[in-house]
This record gives sequence, structure tokens and C-alpha cells, in this order.
Amino acid sequence: MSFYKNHAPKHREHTREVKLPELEGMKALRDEGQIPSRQWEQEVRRGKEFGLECVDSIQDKTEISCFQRGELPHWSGINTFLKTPYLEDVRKVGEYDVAFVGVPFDIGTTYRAGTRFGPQGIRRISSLYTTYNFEMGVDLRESLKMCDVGDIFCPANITKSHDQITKGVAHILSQGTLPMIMGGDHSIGFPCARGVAQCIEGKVGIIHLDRHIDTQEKDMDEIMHTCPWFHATNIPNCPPTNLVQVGIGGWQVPRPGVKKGRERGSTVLTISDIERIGIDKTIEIALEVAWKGASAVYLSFDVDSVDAGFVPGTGWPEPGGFLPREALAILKGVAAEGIAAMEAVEVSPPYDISDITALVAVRAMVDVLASMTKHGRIGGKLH
Ligand SMILES: [Mn+2]
Repeated sequence: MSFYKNHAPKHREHTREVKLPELEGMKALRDEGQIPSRQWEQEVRRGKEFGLECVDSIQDKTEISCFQRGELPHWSGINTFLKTPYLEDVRKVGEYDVAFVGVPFDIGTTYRAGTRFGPQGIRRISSLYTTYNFEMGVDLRESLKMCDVGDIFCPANITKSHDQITKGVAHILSQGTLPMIMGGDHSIGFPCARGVAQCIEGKVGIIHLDRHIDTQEKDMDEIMHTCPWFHATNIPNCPPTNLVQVGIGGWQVPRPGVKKGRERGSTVLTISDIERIGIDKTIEIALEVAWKGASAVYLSFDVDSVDAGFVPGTGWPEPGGFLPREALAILKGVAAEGIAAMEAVEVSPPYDISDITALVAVRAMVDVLASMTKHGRIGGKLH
């Protein structure tokens, strides 16, 4: 008791002025009150209709059906991305604002494989999430009409699979729907960008977060995951001067790719650059380069851009990358201006631990969607 009397009251007098309402957390508490719950209520109603009423011994029957149908419980149910409806008839994709699409492909890997299971891993851990983001004050379910179109059929041949991927991505985007692509190794960056470029009149810029430069022409005579941006920037409306590569560095940047970057005039920022200039300036540079004279931007997020300690389940782990929150801040910043499509690549579940790498990919995707929603870049198809 004497310790308390002697120290505590004198130690800290509660007289300093603090402005609590200005805190992001306090603003988020207020803003949540403005978000509707209409879609959630509809989902619960549909769940009870299709999944039958729950039994009498359950007292609070508001959200529980007999057969699980909606978001709850998070551990249960069929794993589409965020448990959005599976769209079997992909001809109807234009009815949606967003289509999640898997690209189970790993024969472009040059060390560890396993990214053919990336879409499965990403979908599985996406069930952990609600559709609401606290800080941004966005509930995706209430703002966007979303579906999961399943996977693109990727046979064990790089060229044929790349052709399939281009057709699939172009189909989604040509219907006015945002493709959110779950890789897959990074070789898919080329066919994905090609699909986007086919749908855009004018130039397409590319914002690429990675530890690796991925700009060499061939690797062991094939277009591997070290090569996507050489080939993407050969597309006439996808010039290398609109390619900005963020987070590149370390011991896994093949010199043939560096040579191409130098010759072609693409822009590279290292982690040290970003530490020195800060996140906001990084976002500004990325937007400036990618959007220069362009009509659209393609966003490529390689999970290995994040420090290897956070992403063990990836093909070429490299220490010294982003903290997850730095990568997310950059992704949200560039998404605020709008994107034509996004890929999250290089998740390799066989090497993952506790789904942590797949979770980073999920988070990147939903943060991008929330940022686009918040800034009025997407939405309008819910009714
Ligand atoms: Mn990489």
C-alpha cells in the first residue's frame, strides 16, 4: 500500500490534453455506424431459407441455420474466396464488380514449386476474414457484387497455359469486371498483363512489388517466373517505361534481367530507397511512372516482396523485404487511383506454415479492394 501511495498518484497526473477523436481508431468506431448491413441480412435470410431453420435448442436463432450456408462459422463451409458465390457460368461474370480467379500453375518455377496449390491455399485461409475493414470503414459485402469464378484450366505446358490465362483474364475484364487473380508462379504476370492489355485502349502501366526483377527474356530456354515483365513490356501498349518495380534487391536478382531493365528504361526502387523516401513518396513515384500517358494500371503483388520471415511458403524466399504493413500501405496507396486487375502470386502452400503466406496474399487482395471502394474506383452492381 505504501508503494502505491508513494509512487503511483504522483508518477502520472492525468492532466495532459489528448485529442482522442482525431485518432484513426476513434474515427473508425464512429464510421462503422454509417455502413449498411443490408447484404449481410439478406445473406442470413438466404442461409436460413436454403439451409433450413436451426433446431429449437438453439436460443439465438438470428444467424444460425441447420446447414451452414453463409460466412459463419468461419471454419466451416465451401472455400471460395471470402465465401463469395461460385459462378459456374462464367459467361455471366459481367454481372459482378469483382471476380476472384485462380491460376494453379507452377511449372514456371526455378527452385521450389507448389504454387499450383496457391489458389486453394489462398481461398482456404480467406475464410478467416469478415468482409469489413475497421480502419478504412469499408464492408466489401455491402459495396461490391463479388463472385469466385474458380480456376483457369492450366495444362502442364507453359505456352498453352499462358494462352489460357490471357483468354480468361481478358474475358473477365472485357465484361467490365475486375479480375483479382490468385497465382500461380510469377510467370503468369506476362499472360495476365497481356489479357489486360487486350482490353484497354491506350497504354497499360504495371506496378510490380517484388524482391526479384523478373525481366529476363528466357530462363533455361523457357519463359519462367523470372521472365514475365520482359514479355509483358514487349506488348505494344505495355511499354517498359511504364513499368515500376518496388522492393527489388538482394541476392536473387539475375543479372540478365538487370541488363534488360537498364536497356529498356524501366524504374526500380529498392527497400533502402523506400526506407529513405518513405511510403507516401514511394506511392507517388509508382503512380507517376505507371500512369504516365497510360489508360490503366495492372498491379502485380509477389508475396516474396515481403521479408522471408513473414512468407515462408514461397518459391524464392529472400530476407530483407517489406514488413507486411509496408507492403499493404503501398498497395492501398496505389489502388486508391484504381487498377484494371491485380495478381497475388508465388504462394506455395506446401512450404507454408500456419497459412501465414497465403494470409498475406489474402490481405493484399482485400486491402486493395477496400481502398478502391473507399476511393470510388469500383462498385455499383449490387442491387
Ligand atoms: Mn519474387
